[in-house]
Amino acid sequence: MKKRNFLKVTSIITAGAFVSPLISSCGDNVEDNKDIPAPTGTYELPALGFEYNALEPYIDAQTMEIHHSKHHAGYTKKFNAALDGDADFAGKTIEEMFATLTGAEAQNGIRNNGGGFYNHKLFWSIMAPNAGGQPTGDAATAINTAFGSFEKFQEEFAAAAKGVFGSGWAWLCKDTDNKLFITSTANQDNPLMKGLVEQTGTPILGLDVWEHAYYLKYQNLRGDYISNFFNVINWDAVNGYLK
Ligand code: MN3
Repeated sequence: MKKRNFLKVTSIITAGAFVSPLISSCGDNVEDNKDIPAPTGTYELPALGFEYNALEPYIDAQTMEIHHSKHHAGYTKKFNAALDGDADFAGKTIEEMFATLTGAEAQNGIRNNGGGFYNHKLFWSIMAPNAGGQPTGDAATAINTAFGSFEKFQEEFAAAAKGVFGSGWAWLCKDTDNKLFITSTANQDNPLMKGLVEQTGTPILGLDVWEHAYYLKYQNLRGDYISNFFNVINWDAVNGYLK
């Protein structure tokens, strides 16, 4: 056995024994994933509803594969690891967990990795091949009511996505009256995290603007990635979240 393979096997064997306290809770270092035990929690990496290459040319296959099978898988594993033995969150739904986050450092595993788990799950679901274009159904009406027109919504949403400094997300949310608004959050936060974000609401559409979401294809051109996102929005799914 080559030394490299031997080390790999050894680390897999020892990884099952304990969770290293040194593991970053930030969750984006996919290299860390090999040191995390197999998940014992209830959260599973959701399957994509399409092939990795299905969103081309707007989002490339390699980005989709790494994003889903490495990044999202990493958040999912670390979320389950963070939940293991954390009595504060036992029996809570993920929405209830987010609603009770206070920003305490001890909650960072839930905040960053639970956020990463939830945000990406939503993200995959609101994209589809042969989609995009004008919104349909209730989403079309709600967007026109809130923003005046689809074009105005696009402008405002793109500005929010471009305006995220560093890593984060742009969101289209509904408030408690089902009225729509646009907001953005840093890192893996989302508008369900009442104690942590400026504007609270339920996300019905989200765009990941972490560099891992677009850099292979778009490099520094975040704006092009954002305008192309409108070609893959699955309005049927967005309508489902509006109900
Ligand atoms: Mn991401």
